[in-house]
Amino acid sequence: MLPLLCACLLLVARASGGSDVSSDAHFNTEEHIRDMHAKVTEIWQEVTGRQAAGGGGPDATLYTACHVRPSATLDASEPQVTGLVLFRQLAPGARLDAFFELEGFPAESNGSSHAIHVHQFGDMSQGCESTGPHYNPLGVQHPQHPGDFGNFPVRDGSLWKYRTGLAASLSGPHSIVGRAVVVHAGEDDLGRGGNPASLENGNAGRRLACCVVGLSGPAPWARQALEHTERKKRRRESECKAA
Ligand SMILES: *[C@@H]1O[C@H](CO)[C@@H](O)[C@H](O)[C@H]1NC(C)=O
Ligand SMILES: [Cu+2]
Ligand SMILES: [Zn+2]
Repeated sequence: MLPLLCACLLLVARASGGSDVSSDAHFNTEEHIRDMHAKVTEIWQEVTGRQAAGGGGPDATLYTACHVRPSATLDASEPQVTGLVLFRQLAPGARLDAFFELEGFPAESNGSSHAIHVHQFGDMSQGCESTGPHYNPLGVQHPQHPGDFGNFPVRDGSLWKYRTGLAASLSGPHSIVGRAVVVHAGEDDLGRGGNPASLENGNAGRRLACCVVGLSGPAPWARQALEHTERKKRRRESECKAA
C-alpha cells in the first residue's frame, strides 16, 4: 500500500510542478493548491480508513487536550485566563466536536464575547505572540480558516461551551495537532470590519491566553462530558429556584 501512496503523491507533485512556472502558473496557484489538497486528503483518508478497518482497531477516534495558560507577555494587571480546550474527531475527515472551558475573565467583561482561533505555530516561547497568524493552509480569507471558531460569550468570569461541526481536523495534511489555540481580548468581526486586518484576523484584539493542541487519550473528554452535564443540571436547577 505504501508504494501505491508514494506513486500517487509523485503523480500529484508532477502534475502540479511540471507546468510552466513562468507563465500562467501564478494565476492558477490558488486553484492548484486547493486541487492538490483535495487529492492528498483523499489519499490520506483512504489509507487511514484502511488502517482503521484492518488491525488498527475498530475505534479510529482521535482526542486532543490543550491546557490554556495566560500569555507570558501580558502584564500582571491583565486578565489571567486559564482552562481547557478539548477536541474529538470520530473518524478521519469528520468534523470536530469540542469543549471550551475557560475562567479568569474580569467581572467587567460579563456578557462580552471573545474570539477563539487556531494559530499557525505551537510555539509559546514569546507567550501567545509567537504562535503566528491564523492557521491558513489553503490561503483563504478570514473567517474561512479551519480554526475560525467565532465568538464565545463570557458569563460571571467564565466561558464554557460544547461545539460540534467544527471544520478543523486532527488528522491528514492539515491537522491542527501541534498548533495553538488562542483566546482573544476582543470580539471577532468575522470579516465584516471593512479593513484588511478584518480579512486576516477579525480584529479580535490582544492575545490573552493560548495552548498547544496535543494528542490525548479518551479520558479528558469523558471527564469533561460528565462535568458539562452536571454543570448544565446545576444551572437549570438554580434558574428554576430563581424563577
Ligand atoms: C452576568 O450576566 C448574566 C447574564 O448574562 C447575569 O445573569 C449575571 O447576574 C451577571 N453577573 C454579574 C456579576 O453581573
Ligand atoms: Cu486569533
Ligand atoms: Zn481566521
